[in-house]
Amino acid sequence: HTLSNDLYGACERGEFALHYQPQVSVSDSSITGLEALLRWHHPTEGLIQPALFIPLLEEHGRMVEVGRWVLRTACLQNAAWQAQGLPKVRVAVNLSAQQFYRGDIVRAVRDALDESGLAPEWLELELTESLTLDDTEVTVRVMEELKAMGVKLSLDDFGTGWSSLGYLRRFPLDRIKIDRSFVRDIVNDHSTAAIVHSILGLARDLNLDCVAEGVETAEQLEHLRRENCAEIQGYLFSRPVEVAQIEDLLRQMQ
Ligand code: G
Ligand code: G
Ligand code: MN
Ligand code: NA
Repeated sequence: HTLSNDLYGACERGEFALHYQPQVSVSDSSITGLEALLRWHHPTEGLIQPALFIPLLEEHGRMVEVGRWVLRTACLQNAAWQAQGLPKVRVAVNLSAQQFYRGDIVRAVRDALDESGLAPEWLELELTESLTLDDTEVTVRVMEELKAMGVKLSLDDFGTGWSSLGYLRRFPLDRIKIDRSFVRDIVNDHSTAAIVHSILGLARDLNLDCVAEGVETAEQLEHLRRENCAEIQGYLFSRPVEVAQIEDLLRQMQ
């Protein structure tokens, strides 16, 4: 009896849920986006974090199917919030390499948008740097198809890969997410502060939006504000939370 076995049918049994973590404007603290983060409510073990079960789903070739559920659910949820008259925000969905290269991702995104009625500009896809070790030509082509549909693309965990700058040169991105390992040391480490300063300048010159991830303290936020970083995400504003709490946060914005 293993976690792996329990994963079979977990999606069909309704054991998966999405939590959402706000991305927030530094200037006025309004919510600009919500990152959807997958959670598994295991019948006996309780809430299981994605770091534990996503690798298992990938190993068993199930992430494509679960990823489609994530896309559909996030789009339906965002469309429902908009229909309730809540302030409009982006919903950001993480994509794994399997979904991107083997999951007919263009079709999956189109289906999720069609089914939900969500306008494409309110969906953002987060690609991680490790995604793109594969064939760059295929990657660029798929990204361009997604862009042509009107969805936004962001590069997650920016700065941690081996060819971060190469990606900026080749890929049609809208946004980069500065990895939280940089934010963690930004206040105390000069080189880290210099790197973040440069990333923000680069993003400005390339017309890319920028979100700093993993902001946990007021000092980190103040530093980022001085550096003209427009958006942050992190425990300081909110942890990833359930739908009902997101609705409270969105209502407070009105
Ligand atoms: O809160 P956190 O533990 O949720 O997320 C851990 C990791 O799992 C992050 O790297 C995040 O990108 C990844 N992750 C969370 N939800 C999803 C998802 O729906 N799809 C994919 N591919 N990765 C996810
Ligand atoms: O890889 P990705 O950026 O998708 O991962 C999102 C992960 O980051 C989730 O596991 C989420 O819980 C975590 N996270 C979000 N905000 C913070 C934060 O302020 N501090 C830390 N340590 N982790 C965070
Ligand atoms: Mn992410
Ligand atoms: Na990240």
